[in-house]
Amino acid sequence: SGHGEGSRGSLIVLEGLDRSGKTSQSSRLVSFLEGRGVPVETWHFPDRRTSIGGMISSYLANNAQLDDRAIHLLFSANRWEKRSLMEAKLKSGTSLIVDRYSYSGVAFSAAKGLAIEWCKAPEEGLIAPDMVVYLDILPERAAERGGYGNERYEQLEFQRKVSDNYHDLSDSTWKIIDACLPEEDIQTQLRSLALECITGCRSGKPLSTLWL
Ligand code: NYM
Repeated sequence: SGHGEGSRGSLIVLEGLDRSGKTSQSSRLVSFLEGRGVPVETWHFPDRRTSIGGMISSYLANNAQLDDRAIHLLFSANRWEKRSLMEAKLKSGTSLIVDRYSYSGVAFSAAKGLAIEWCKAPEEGLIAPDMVVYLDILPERAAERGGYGNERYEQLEFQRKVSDNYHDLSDSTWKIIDACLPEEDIQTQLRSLALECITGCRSGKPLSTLWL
């Protein structure tokens, strides 16, 4: 009930440092929403299944070297190649829970010393999220979780810079959840934020584009 004709889905983005818990929280959220009969999909950027995603994946695995700006543009292109599908899904009423988006793009590339404004430019015109949830964790605490693998960027010094950039990018509309709370409590907060957002979008809020 309540799915009015033409009601659209919500674009909900989860952001946070590596090891902040985004991936497991977003998959639990999607199962919960499915159980409530909400049409929903979980998405993840980078989407490593495309050919651009394959280039990103070998870069992250240190199997390929790329200029900082070139890899930045590939991450962005990986979102652009999904833009029309994203818009179609949202317009057809499916909500998307997206694990990383343009904010990761800017926060990670700017941590290498690229200017924030330069990093933001290629994201302009992508679909703007209806809600950004930031799983907040100190870089030191994330590092203690011990899951850092061998991927590029998974180092404390680098994550400190990423964290500073996320704080510069965030605005008062971001929902911040303490990523050090018990997993269950994080999930509870996330569920109520998501339901509220999805309800708000159904009642006619139009889609908009980055940067807000
Ligand atoms: N990353 C992710 C970027 O540097 N730019 C981007 O635009 C995106 C979406 O890729 N350390 C970085 C953040 C991660 C790495 O992401 C791989 P994940 O969520 O571990 O697959």
